[in-house]
Amino acid sequence: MSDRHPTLLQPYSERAKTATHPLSRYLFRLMDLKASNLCLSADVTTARELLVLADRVGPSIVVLKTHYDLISGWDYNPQTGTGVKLAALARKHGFLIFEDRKFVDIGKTVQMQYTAGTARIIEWAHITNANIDAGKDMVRAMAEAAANWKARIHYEVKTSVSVGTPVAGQFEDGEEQNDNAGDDRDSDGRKGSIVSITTVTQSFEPADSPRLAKTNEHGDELVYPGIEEPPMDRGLLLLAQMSSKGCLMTKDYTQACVEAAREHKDFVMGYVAQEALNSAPDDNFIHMTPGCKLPPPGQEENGHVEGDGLGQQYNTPAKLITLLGTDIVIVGRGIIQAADPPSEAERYRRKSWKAYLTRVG
Ligand code: BMP
Repeated sequence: MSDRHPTLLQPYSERAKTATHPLSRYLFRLMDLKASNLCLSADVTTARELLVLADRVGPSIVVLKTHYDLISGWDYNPQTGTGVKLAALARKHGFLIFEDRKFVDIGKTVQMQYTAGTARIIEWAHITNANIDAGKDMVRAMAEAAANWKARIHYEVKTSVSVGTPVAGQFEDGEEQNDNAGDDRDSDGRKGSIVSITTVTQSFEPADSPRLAKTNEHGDELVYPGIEEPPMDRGLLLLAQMSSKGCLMTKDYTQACVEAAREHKDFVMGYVAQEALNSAPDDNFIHMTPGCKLPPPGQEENGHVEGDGLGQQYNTPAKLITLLGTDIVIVGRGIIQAADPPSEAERYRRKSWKAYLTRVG
């Protein structure tokens, strides 16, 4: 870490003014507004638990991190699915969604994984991350995909469907439209009653709202007070260092992440790292750090915290934020496995914010 880099002493509200990425500017303002530099790693196993947890812990956090592929029952519907519901909770409580997908592949493949496929991550996750072992071109590929997506979604597709007689409800229960057992057929073998005309009309209209899909569910329209909705820009974090024991990421790899971030400031918001990596005079990247846990309440606040026995290593918010200079701590089991996750999240928020105030003096 470069000890005296100016960003270590600057309040988030100041860094909001100079960050290049629109989403970083927004996130710094949100942190200042909510007095929070806490990210919840929502590693639960069902979509229902995920949504309940996001709703309960949302007031304490500025980022909610997902691993969509460990959630069973994830609903992929782009209009009403889990991503859309999560986005509604993000608006209501004021947090950004970070899908911890750790993309790593050739550029063309990551473009498709990011924007298409089952999960269509780009549509509901403001932020995602990449391991750049495959080379820096991958970052350019993802940046291009994000720019194309943003240009496209400025035009919302209005689809109207008009269907001739009969409508689906006119079929008897259990009756298939391609029923071949009936006796009232015409000479083509079709049932006389199901001849229909379907007209699909699509038009592209400028979208005036910075959101993609809205569910019709109660509460979907609530928006966190004090700040506008986030910009439609998507952001990338580079996985520059990991918290796990024996991690093979070398200093050269981390340095390559720093170079890639500087080359793609319009898309790269910063890093997932174990320490601050800003070193050039105008670096103002944001750092998020997993492997964070507090000793249980009542124990020495800055004491040693054991790992999880599977390679995960933990540091306290005070060490990560005040000493090592990270901006946002990422906490999973420390909050999720507590008896009362919302109050434990508040405890983490308070300690992490205090560590930041100590750092900036
Ligand atoms: P926990 O606080 O329960 O140990 O969870 C940490 C979370 O952060 C997990 O979702 C893990 O995948 C992620 N993570 C990590 O622990 N270390 C890293 O270096 C990078 C991560 O994304």
